[in-house]
Amino acid sequence: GPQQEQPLQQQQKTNPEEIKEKMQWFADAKLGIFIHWGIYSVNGIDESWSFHNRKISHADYMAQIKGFTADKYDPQAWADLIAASGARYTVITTKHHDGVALWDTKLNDLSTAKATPAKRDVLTPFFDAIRQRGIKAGAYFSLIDWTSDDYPGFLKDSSRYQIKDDTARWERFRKFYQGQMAEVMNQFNPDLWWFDGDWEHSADEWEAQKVRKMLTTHNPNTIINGRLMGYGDYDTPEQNFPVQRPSFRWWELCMTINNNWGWQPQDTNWKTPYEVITIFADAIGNGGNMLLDIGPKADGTIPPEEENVLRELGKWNKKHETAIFGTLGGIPQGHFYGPTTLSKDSSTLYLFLPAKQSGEIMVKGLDNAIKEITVVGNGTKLKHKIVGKISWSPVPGIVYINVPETVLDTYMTVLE
Ligand code: FHN
Repeated sequence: GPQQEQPLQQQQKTNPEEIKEKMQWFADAKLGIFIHWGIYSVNGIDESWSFHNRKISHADYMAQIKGFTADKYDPQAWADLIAASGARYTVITTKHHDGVALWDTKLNDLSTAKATPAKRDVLTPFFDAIRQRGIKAGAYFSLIDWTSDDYPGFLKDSSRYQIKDDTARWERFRKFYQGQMAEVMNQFNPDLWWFDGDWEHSADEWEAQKVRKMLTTHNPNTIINGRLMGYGDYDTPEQNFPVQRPSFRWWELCMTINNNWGWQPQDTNWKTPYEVITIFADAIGNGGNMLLDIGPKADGTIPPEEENVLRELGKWNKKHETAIFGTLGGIPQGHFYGPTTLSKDSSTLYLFLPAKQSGEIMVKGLDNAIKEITVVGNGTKLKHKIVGKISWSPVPGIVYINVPETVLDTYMTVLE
């Protein structure tokens, strides 16, 4: 009906309850692990952009296909690591802007199955391993395909630079990309679609509305990220944390552990577990999720620095589980010098202490009387002092919590 034909923003207004129900697991999940894996991890160069920006020729870029061995690839171990991080979902590149499919596409020969020494669909065992662990599985899918002869605008070598865009070419490309999308849909039935590259064409050119309908007809519960020209379900800020809580209802910060999405040996600018944890706390305190990226090598091994961050994050998540998963974004900034979250019924407030803060910690402007204050994950009860309380009011004034050094976590201490 005409209602379904309206852009998503409209649909959300007309059917908010249904959308909310569909989005619930995502809102509760908080942490996802992003995986950028492809032929770019052979030489460790920028995924797709290296040839797009002419740092390397398209031919040299594609030659990496002969080095994608996946010979140490252990999807069960990947899934174990993702589970250990505490992530409730994962998103893997099924195809980046370079056009190389990681499943056995029937629509061309440009896949890990047909063109690489790995000689197989590397996605199926991963989706299976992830789902065996009760983790949601998402598909990153680049709308852009800078290798397809029919993809207009960018042309991969100078001889083709002369080819004019025409509607027949675009029509062929649209059929091709939607055909590949249908393959991914039918083979993996993703819990979440993570589109990328929508900026190169309009919603009409992509047929974004038709795509959304196709995916949600196949699986009404599938979630679509915001990069489908207005037809997605949630917003996807990238790398730099937005200072203010985004106005969009659901959102997810996607972020790398060093400075790159795919594996790049020269990039040793690793974030520490502490940095990742504080950024994560900031995201959930502002009502969002974090999608933390790893870039495995072409042989399928995961850099130890990334593994370490995931494991440390996982230990911290486990200890502070109740303060993180299934919570709501916290009280407005300014009441407390750090991120906060709230239990769903808003009866419990969680305070995330930055760095190694101890001593008299202030929180102000609370609506409800305090029952007790404990340290999450170790149960120690803490003393507090209320300052400037109005005698007839149940509302605490300014509260000072006494946090002894002995209760401090290695990373962020959480109080409830
Ligand atoms: O161009 C890509 C980039 O390579 C990477 O995949 C990131 C992940 O969010 N997205 C694109 C840029 O927005």
